[in-house]
Amino acid sequence: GQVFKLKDYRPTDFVVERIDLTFELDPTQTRVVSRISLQRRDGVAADAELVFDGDELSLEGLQLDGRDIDPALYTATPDTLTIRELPASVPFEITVTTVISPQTNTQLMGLYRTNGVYCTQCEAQGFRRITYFYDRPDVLAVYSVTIIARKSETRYLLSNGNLVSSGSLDEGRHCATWFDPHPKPSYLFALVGGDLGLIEDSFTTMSGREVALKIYVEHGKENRAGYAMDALKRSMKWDEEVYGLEYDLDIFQIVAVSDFNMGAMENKGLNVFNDKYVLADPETATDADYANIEAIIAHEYFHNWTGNRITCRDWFQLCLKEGLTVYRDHTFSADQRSAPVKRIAEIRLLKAHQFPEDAGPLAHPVRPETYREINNFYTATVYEKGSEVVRMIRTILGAEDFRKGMDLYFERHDGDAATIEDFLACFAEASGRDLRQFALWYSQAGTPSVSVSTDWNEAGHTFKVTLEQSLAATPGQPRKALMHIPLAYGLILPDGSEFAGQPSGNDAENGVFHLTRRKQSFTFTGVPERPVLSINRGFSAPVTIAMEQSAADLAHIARHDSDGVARWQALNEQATRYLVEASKLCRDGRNLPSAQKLAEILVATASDESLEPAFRAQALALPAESDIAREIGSNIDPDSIHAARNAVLSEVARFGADVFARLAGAAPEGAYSPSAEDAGKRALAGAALAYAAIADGGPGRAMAAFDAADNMTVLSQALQVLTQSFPAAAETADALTAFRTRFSGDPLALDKWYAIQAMMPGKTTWRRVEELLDSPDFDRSNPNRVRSLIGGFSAGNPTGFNVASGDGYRLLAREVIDIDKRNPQLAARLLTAMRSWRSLEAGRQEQARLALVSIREAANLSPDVSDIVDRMLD
Ligand code: DPP
Ligand code: ZN
Repeated sequence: GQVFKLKDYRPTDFVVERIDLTFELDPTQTRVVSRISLQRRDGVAADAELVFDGDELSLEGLQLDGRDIDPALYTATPDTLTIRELPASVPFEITVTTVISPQTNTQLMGLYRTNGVYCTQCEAQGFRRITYFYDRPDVLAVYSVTIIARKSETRYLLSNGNLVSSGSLDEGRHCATWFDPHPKPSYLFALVGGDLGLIEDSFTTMSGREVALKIYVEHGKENRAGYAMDALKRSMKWDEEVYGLEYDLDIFQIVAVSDFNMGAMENKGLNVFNDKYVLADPETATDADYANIEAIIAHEYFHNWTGNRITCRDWFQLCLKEGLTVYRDHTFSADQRSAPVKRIAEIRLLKAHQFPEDAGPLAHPVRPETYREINNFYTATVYEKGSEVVRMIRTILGAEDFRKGMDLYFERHDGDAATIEDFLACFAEASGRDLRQFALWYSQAGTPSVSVSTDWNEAGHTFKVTLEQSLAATPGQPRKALMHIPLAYGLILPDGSEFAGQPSGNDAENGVFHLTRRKQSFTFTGVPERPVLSINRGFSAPVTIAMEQSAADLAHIARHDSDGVARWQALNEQATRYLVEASKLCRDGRNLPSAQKLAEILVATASDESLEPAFRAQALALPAESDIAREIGSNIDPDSIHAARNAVLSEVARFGADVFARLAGAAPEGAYSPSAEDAGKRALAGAALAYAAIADGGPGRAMAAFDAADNMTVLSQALQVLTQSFPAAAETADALTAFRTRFSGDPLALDKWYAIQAMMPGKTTWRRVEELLDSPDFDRSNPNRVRSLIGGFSAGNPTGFNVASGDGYRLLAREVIDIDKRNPQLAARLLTAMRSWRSLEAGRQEQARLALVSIREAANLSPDVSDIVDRMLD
């Protein structure tokens, strides 16, 4: 396939001013008429051709200023339309007519149908599946959209912007015209036509304008959209308060659909959502679902400024909108909930998804410089690491200059298709700082490592910290330049207080070491007693730290650090170290050392009433098997990791049996509320239940919790304890059956049933997954269902998926090849579960390689899947 390169960027030869679209909706014969006003760009040759993008299109009509164009003057293929001999100096209008079939569009890109609803997904390159156009983000046009459809199947006809007119037509049809005054790229176009339920509210902006808020859902699910509406209003308010950003249309609409490749899409004024991130009630949604809804509603809303008003010049700049918007939704959630607990969850997620990506064959810079298939770059690196980079800018500049930089960005680039250079220039200018070295975070892939050593001079009362950075080679980047790494730190004295003095030199400020050279030292003088160094506090930089720090020092941080995140980091570090060591011993068939010390500190934290319950729950959650594997890094045997982790779980469970039994029975008072506070209490009770059940050695307690549960959070926690710890028990089978029966009519709840089983540990889980694939309600065309079962198994079940026989890999390969025929984007995403295959032990590595080769050799692979499989095998 073709390789696209950042350095090849050049603007279009023609400038688009307006586009008027008319859709006559029909399941298999939707007619799209697109009238585009254009003008040759100054300085472009008079004989330059107009070249539009297409994808699986066929041209039905083509006019220039209303007259048919001579077929000798254009060439149309399914993926391009080239027109020659166009006016050299005057504006002109091109009318393009295409006919498309939403009903048979299984890629879910462009215009498609889901449960009878017409909807669109145009990011990144879906618009070219609707009509021929300059389908690229730097072409900004004002859109006017008219939709005509049969009333009976499309009660609502929606598009971007404000409704201009609507009315009835003959033959039971109706129509609506929408106008969006804000110039936008084609990827932000949206259209929806369907018979949907509606909930409405309104928001008054800071300047006193009234905005109508509408959320459209499947009929009968209106009462599940209330939390999303509330989150939307809080997001609108937050963006006004924190960034001074106001909404800019009279109406903001959200449509929830059940078949969607992404989480949601920020189309101007008309967000389309995966219904999983809109619909929630206590019976079917967990606390985590509520938190995700809040975060994603906010994320898409925040895109209105960071993404829509200021968009990306090209797709290499994807992180310009995504990294920044993730950063914004993170800080929003931190403000709405507990900031340290939110940060801990972010760190866990980054390490679980982004670190492995950065360490394997799919590693790429936050701003990639080449791609074959842009759909494959909606990654943890672009999103999560992209957000960390913005966070580091804030750490380096401080809150005030960061806000100045953001203000400048909005002031200078509103209405632009911008680049990372534009973005960074605003912060450099607002703060007077040189960010050129920092900019390497956008261009160098891989997770930097910082080794840390300390030197305490008892007689001189000096404490010296030495930092040294390194960055391993990644695909296409054999050599790396030195980075600017901001590391927040604290020196904690024996009495738990913090040493306030500054180190020598000017490479540290406000509690942050600026590591910019290969090796740097920082010396603190006048330190009364030997301090303990707390480094990379709050995970100020997305790096790995290598430091010989004693268990006693880690325990000291865990007890005394003024930063809650740092306390958790120290606990987690202790647990990780132990688990890595235990896994290696287990692998060699040796006995495990006592986990008593770890158990003591975990149980003490769990029962410390001065800490918030959500934090205590995070402390109790041991590093996942995948975390341990990542730390081990190579020659991985998932079974020994599983065994070692289980042994530790048992020891902790036995040691804290009484505490866990007490905590497992605690529940928030009163009716269910998704508030962070109550969610934290349930999280603690759930974590304690898992340990208590292990200490019991039988499923009784978990089964009782399952039977007594009056909300999905507690119900699914109990079911997970049963399936994880007692997979073979009759009670577990009964609970699964009961769950299935109860939620058979509820796809989102049923997805949980599939996912929970996919994640059951064991050598035979692949057989269970195979059986589930044959269930009557296993709908291969529904991305949520596919991700629950196949994604749950391949990305969430280390022992089951990596079964030594290779059956897990073969199952995934078969499914990827099959799904690829209908939905390449989904297939490619599922396949990334194998990105760390080279770090497995030799036997599994060979099985994985064979499975990957079988994919590579399959007929008619999509560019999406071949790009991933080629990079993984290279
Ligand atoms: N819908 C995706 C997101 O919001 C892509 N823009 O991140
Ligand atoms: Zn986004």
